[in-house]
Amino acid sequence: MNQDVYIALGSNIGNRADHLEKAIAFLEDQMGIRVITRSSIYETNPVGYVDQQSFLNMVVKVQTTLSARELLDVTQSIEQQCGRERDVRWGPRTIDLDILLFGEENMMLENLMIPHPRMWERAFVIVPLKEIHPTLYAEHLGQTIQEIYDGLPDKEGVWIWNPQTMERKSEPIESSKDIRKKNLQNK
Ligand code: A4P
Ligand code: MG
Repeated sequence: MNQDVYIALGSNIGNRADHLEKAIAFLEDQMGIRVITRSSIYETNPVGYVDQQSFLNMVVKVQTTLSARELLDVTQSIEQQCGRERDVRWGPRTIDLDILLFGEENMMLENLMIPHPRMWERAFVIVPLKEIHPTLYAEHLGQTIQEIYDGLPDKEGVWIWNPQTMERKSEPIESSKDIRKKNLQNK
């Protein structure tokens, strides 16, 4: 059965955008996985262990015939192929792939928790997730992603990545659709 799955990607070492693209290419090459939607890339202040470079984060929606455990094997192998070393928890990483939601499944295994337990309070996850699926309903919170987003306190730590200037945008977060609209108006 095809399951709708949301995966968060993050990188804060080396060529961060390259690591994200490489990981998505690996996902696309995988049998039983189809990448359906990808969010914009966001630059984000580090959360947890704060003495590290800022991250690039994004969320992709995939459809898969794999089980959640099989998908975890795939995401962990992608992390290894992208040169991930596990040192500091919440510390710097070339690439991190977290399975956020796997269909309607709930899992509380030692090595696999779904929904990802820390996703709801993290703007670096909720902002890109809201961009691609604002009406997604979080069953156990009784809220949509849009409602969770509206209640998040630390959204100013997340902004659309600008590869040209590398500068922080001071405007509020816009969806890629708004940006595309603006770019068209400027032409
Ligand atoms: N694991 C359990 N559930 C899952 C799941 N749903 N998806 C297990 C993926 N893995 C899951 O993860 C540790 C263990 O979690 C794995 O063995 C897996 O079996 P890891 O990737 O090895 O270690 P980690 O990433 O350091 O730990 P964790 O708990 O995933 O950290 P978080 O919560 O992902 O935080 N700040 C910004 N701005 N952006 C970031 O992307 N990321 C982190 C990492 C901290 N601060 C950040 C960011
Ligand atoms: Mg992780």
